[in-house]
Amino acid sequence: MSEAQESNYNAENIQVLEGMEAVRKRPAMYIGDTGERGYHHLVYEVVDNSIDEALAGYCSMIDVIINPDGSLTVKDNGRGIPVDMHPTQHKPAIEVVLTILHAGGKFDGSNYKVSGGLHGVGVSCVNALSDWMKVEVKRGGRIHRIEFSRGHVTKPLEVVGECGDETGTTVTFFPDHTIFSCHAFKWEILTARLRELAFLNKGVTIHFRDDEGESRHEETFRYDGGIDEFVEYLNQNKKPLSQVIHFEGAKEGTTGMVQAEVSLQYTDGYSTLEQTYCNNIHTIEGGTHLSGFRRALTATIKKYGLDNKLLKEKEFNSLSGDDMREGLTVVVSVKVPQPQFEGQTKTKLGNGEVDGIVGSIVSDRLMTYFEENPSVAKVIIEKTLLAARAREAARMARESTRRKGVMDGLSLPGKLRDCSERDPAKTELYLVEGDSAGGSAQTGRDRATQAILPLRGKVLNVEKARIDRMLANAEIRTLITAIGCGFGEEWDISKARYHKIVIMTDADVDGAHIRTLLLTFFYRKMPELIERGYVYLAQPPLYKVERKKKIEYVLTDGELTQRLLTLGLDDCEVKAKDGSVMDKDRAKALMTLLAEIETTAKMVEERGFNPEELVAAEGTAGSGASMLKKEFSSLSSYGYTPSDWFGGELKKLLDDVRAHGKVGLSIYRFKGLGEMDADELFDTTMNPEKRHMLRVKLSDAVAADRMFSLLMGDEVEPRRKFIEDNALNVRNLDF
Ligand code: 0RA
Repeated sequence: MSEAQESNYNAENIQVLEGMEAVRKRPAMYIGDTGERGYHHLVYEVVDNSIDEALAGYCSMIDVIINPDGSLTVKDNGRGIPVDMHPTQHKPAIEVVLTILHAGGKFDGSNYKVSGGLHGVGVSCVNALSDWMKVEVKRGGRIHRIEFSRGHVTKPLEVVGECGDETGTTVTFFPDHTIFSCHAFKWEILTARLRELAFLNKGVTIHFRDDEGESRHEETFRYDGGIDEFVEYLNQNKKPLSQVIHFEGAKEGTTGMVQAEVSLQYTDGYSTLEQTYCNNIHTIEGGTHLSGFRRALTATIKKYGLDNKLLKEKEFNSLSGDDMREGLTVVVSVKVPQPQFEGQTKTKLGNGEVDGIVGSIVSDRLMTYFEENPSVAKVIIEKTLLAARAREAARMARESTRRKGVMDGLSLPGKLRDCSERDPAKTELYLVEGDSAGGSAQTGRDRATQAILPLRGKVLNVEKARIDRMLANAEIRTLITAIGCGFGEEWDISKARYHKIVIMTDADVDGAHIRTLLLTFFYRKMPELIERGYVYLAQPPLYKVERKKKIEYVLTDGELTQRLLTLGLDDCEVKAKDGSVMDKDRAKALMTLLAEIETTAKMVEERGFNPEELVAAEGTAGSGASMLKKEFSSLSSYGYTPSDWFGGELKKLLDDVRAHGKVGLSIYRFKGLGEMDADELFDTTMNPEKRHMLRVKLSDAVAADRMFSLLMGDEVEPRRKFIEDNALNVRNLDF
């Protein structure tokens, strides 16, 4: 920088420079991390501004688009970021908003009553962490545009057109890939958050489109019922015991008006789902809004029960809060002017007064609701009593087994082949399907650090069993004892005997079932194991491939196809439709696509359809047809038509390449873990140096709850529909 330029620098410029550099130097401090979370957090930060505009009553539509180049656009029809000269900064207000930390839209605190954003850092942080950002504002009849790179203006504000009386803001940004380790926006992650925001801000339309790559998704979220519809969505695969019950109210707190909204519904299931929010932020660790709700719920149910002779004095005294929440789904959403977030992940609401405010709203309105709906009150109280009885029976069973010394940790289950190491951070517990695989695992394992627990038969489906029945199940009791953390009220994660719990099942339908049953148990009854990342899935190989006396193991069907195609293309040429020789990468991509078409066509056929007719038909009836159509549209970029495939010419090409790849290979498909000898099982699946394992993580609690209810619950119809819709996506199951 020249001296002349330097002397032009005024205080504001330095403020911008320092602010943007601070963010780029320590991005994690501002957005949490620089991985997948942080990358998506950038989007939330921008969307939050539009949501704020909606909360202020000026915006009804928000468009989010993943662009073909990997950038992302957020467009709203709010007032538009102000573009006039900022009174003290001597530059357009929009430039101030986008370059000065914490300037946000909240110049004087009067524009917005509450504001969202977990870190509340505002869109200037996103700007600092973006390779480029372009902002277009429609305001005062004109279209204005300004551009930035890494937080600094590259094209100053200019008027680029007229827009009549339209208003709004469009922000497009491309995150700086030198800062982030994640380099693409994920549909599943963004869709979950945008849906949640639409539930939490009723009436706002959020339209989400993915224009990147071949998989073009599009979805619109708008819920006029707000969090009532959220509860219905959460309970979609469950059987409700009443209508959704809704309360809301506002009370003056020490820093302004606190608003609270609660929607709840009981189902006939045994699990509890509590989703709590403060200023649209998902408070995963709960906090004062949740404690206020729980206390009021417990007190009101007990009081109503006693007053109306639905509870005896003794029952009244023995009921616990947990009993009252069995089968409950609830969404609590509060708006607090100056929220304090605490806890490990800063997602626990700390403002003390919120407890009382939520509590009083819930107890007043819930009591009135019970008085007006005595039959619902009766059903809830009866369910509560059943839960309490089951808990009591479980406690007695536990005490009697403890007296016999079964569950005190001193006497471990007989089936467990424990390891010698005592430091849980170094040890692993393998849950192995079947005695024969259990035997191999026991022989092959590293005795110092690897413990083996063979499981015989199916594990109980805990989704459909209360705690008393669960503890009566020998397999479940064995699991609890081996893991060592206890259960329910006595749960203590610090007593975990292993920090890796590895589910090792066959790669077939039975194996998948056992794996799902075990995951249901961990997710519903020991969620902390999953939250801490202690639960893993072993990945035994599906194939053993021998070539020139060299043995290799292959994990999946897809990987095997890839290998055959690579080997097959190694020493032969593929001619394109016009007769020219294709380059290797393009030929491989074509072969991969043909293999996909083959699989889809086969699936469609197995379900009684003619794939050729489906592809020719107008519209898309069903997922199979749409998948095939998509695949054939990709095929057209190689100059081929569906009739080339159905006429047999392409199929032959694929078969030839594959056959060529198989020359000199012997391929063996494992039918189960039990087929591997001890060394083979250890080498491929258990050896820490070589194995592949999947760590089970919980990224979307809403989706997980819905999925477990769907797969493991009582409602048959949603499950039937899910299986039908997804049969085509399942390509690895061995029926
Ligand atoms: C500052 C002041 C005003 C609106 C905004 C910022 C604003 C920011 C964003 C970011 C995305 N969309 C947005 N929409 C609005 C108030 C403007 C006024 O008083 O007219």
